[in-house]
Amino acid sequence: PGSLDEPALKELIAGELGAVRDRSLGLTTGALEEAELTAQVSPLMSPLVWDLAHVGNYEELWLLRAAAGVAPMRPEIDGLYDAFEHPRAERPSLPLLPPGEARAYISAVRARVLDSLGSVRFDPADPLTSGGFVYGMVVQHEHQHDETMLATHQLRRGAPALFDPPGEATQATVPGADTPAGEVLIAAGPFERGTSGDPWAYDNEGPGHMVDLPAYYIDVEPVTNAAYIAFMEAGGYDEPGLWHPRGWEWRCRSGKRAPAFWSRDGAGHWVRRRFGRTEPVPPAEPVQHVCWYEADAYARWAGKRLPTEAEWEKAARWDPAAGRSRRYPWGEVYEPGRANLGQRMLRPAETGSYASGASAYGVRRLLGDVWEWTSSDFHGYPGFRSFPYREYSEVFFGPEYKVLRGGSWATHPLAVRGTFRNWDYPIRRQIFAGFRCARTADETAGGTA
Ligand code: AVJ
Ligand code: FE
Repeated sequence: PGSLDEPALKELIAGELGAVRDRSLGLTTGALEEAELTAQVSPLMSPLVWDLAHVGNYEELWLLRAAAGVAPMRPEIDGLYDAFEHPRAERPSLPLLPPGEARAYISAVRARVLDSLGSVRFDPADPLTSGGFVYGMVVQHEHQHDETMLATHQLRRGAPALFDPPGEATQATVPGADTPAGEVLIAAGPFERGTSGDPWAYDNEGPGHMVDLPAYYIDVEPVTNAAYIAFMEAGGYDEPGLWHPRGWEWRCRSGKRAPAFWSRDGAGHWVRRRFGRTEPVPPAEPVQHVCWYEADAYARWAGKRLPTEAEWEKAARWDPAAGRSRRYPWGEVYEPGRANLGQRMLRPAETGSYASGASAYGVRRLLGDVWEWTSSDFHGYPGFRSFPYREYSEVFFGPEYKVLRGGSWATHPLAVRGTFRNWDYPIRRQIFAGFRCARTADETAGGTA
């Protein structure tokens, strides 16, 4: 969006608003019964009909009331869809708009947004509208909720309601793809973290600043199911010495011994439930649905550790030859063939895929496939200023949340970039998250690169 004039930007925005709405409606119609939209699939998740009306209410607050100065349409429902007023577990018992009314409400909001788009000036002196920022924020917000709705779909029981697109399944398969891809050395030195100029970046992505890191190794690819099974079979879940103290507590309290949605079939082979179907666990796919504590324990077992957030970002964005950071691992411009983003498949791709998405250092699949747990807590960068509201990120800063990077197969390309930061509790497994490992280079001077 950075290089477009205002009319072209507005055209792009109208198109993206339409595309994300098609996506949201696709996740709440089709094979799903209307009754399923109001059901509680898990106390961790909202009923799907809450997400649907919430994205419309958020759009009304930001694009109609704030940007266009339009009077509230349904002020009496604001409280129902305020994420801070009602935790997810409570939402099914609220007097939510039923599915038909929710759809009518969000499409009435949308019609007014499109009517007013031409007359809202993108004022370079107003950070809310400059570069279409608030429109970008609303498009990204709806895509974020679409990913959340996919997590709800994955948790739900009953007949499948989402289907793998034809053809994509074979594209994901690369011969020899379960061969471990090794690690690369990232030389000590500074890199530019975050961004100050990206027009649609969130407040927590900036300000951009230099960070100096010691040398480290980082895995070329995310950890695969095969590698994770090796950890399980080596007794990883029974060895307290491998776990963070609170991780061991989680392990004992929860009784978990495998990633979420995994079980053994009659022959003792690992299978997984994926969007209502049970299938063998594919060895060469990145492991997903592991929590931070499981990722942390695996890394210790492998003689490594999770990368810090800064290490992840340097490996993804820094171009040592040019002396600057990129927006995407491969360059400045998004290209669809370089990452498994945007719900093209309902799963991550196998090791060896998307080699053209490698970073300057040759690190692969940093964007897409699975969110990657980092070792870092979620904090503001030096000089952080909350904008346009504290509840997007600032209220989550602190030691409770771990940072995830890079987006998953379920993340839309407009809603992720090399600077994008996600966060969740270290016990969460319903998100589409995996990890890769790193290690400090000094510890193993002369080690294999
Ligand atoms: C950035 C993914 C953690 O889903 O809780 C959605 C995004 N913020 N509505 C979340 C968000 C407000 C947020 N995450
Ligand atoms: Fe939201």
